[in-house]
Amino acid sequence: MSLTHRFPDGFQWGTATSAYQIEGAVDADGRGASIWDTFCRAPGRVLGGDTGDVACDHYHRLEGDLDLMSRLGIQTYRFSVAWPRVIPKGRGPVSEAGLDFYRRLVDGLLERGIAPLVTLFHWDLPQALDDEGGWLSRDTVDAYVDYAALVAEALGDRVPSFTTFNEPWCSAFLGYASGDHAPGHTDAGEAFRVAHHLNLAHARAVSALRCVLPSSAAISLTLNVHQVYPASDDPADRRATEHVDLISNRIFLDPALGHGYPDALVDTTRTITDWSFVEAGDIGALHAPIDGLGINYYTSALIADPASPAGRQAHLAWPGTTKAVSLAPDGELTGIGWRITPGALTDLLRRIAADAPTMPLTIHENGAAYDVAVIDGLVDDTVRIRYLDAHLRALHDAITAGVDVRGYMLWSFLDNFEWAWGYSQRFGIVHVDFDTLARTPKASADWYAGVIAANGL
Ligand code: GCO
Repeated sequence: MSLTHRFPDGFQWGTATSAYQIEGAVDADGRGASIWDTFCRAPGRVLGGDTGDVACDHYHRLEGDLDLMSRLGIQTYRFSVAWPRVIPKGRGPVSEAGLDFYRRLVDGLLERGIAPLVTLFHWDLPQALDDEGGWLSRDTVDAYVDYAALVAEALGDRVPSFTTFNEPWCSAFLGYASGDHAPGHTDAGEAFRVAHHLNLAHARAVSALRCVLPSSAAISLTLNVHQVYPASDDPADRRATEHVDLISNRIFLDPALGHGYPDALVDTTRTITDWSFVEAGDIGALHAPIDGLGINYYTSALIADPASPAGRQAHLAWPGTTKAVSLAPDGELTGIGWRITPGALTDLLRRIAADAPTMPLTIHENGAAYDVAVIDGLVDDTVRIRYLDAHLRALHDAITAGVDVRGYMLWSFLDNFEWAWGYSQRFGIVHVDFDTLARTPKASADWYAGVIAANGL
């Protein structure tokens, strides 16, 4: 078979999940509650009143799930550790039974020749910490650093790569500004304070991890850098786009790359926050060199000033600001209603490489939600294959242009709990029947196995 798109030798093909979205077993072995357990119970927060109580029951179906992954030829598996499973109250007593689950998971992966990639925080903050202020409190930063070191001590001899935070933008801006995610606050000023605390927690954890992990360990941060374009040539729309880039992207990228917060970010947020939560010494403390960036990419957005001609069309609020909106998605959309714009992935990777020319990048998430039924034991999700194929071509374009991309983690291995959307959105290459919990690999799973085996398209 001849390939039109060959990926570099050693390119890592993988798949990604997160703890709360698949594990279930929320009361097993002394697990504490997380802010998502609480959020799911608040009326009207999650579509259909769905919760992660059972999810895919991965906690009890670990071996079967790993066998399935192995049959697909998965080379790297990105999963997250649930903080409340290993430290039920967020700080203090450790649950060995909780840690054992992740030890078994890591051992099971290694036995099958799959490399583990551990996400330390994928949004499931222990509820006990939220009761004391959650990410608004600097004490949570200390608790996170201790938790990160504990996990590294338990797993670090067998896990080659750790990523500190998954999409801190979502924790800060969906959790505290738009209120779409737990803990569901709606105060833009809070979102900026939280963003700063997440940045501090990331940097301090990197230093703590370096003390515990072997020198060969790769430590990264996972960002959903938003690929945003002005909705028109109107200077007001261009300014709105820069504003969004500052408050959504550079607020995380710049400190992680060692540049602190740009002056333009402080200027453009003057009416929202005075940044008084930045204490003496913090800016220096934000700089902790990392070994790579994880990039999550699904879609792109067209940004406008709310008062411009473009901004007066149908639009969505942009979390954390009233100075910019995104145009309502149009054109070809995935099942969740996101625009399909593979070329924007190439643009995004080139932009990041221009900002950080020596930083290795890995796609930590990319995929699409489509609801395709099981018919006679088969799920013909050709629509998903089309999405994935187009995005892998776009990724290949970036690599050809010189961007150093080391791997691709497809979101997601299993259909799972899609946060505020509950179980209504299916991102998996493996179908899960949420009544029987039966797993059925979709056509996209076979297709992906072929891509992996060929190292290309
Ligand atoms: C994300 C999340 C995933 C989502 C996926 C689809 O990091 O945004 O990691 O948990 O399920 O992005 O929305």
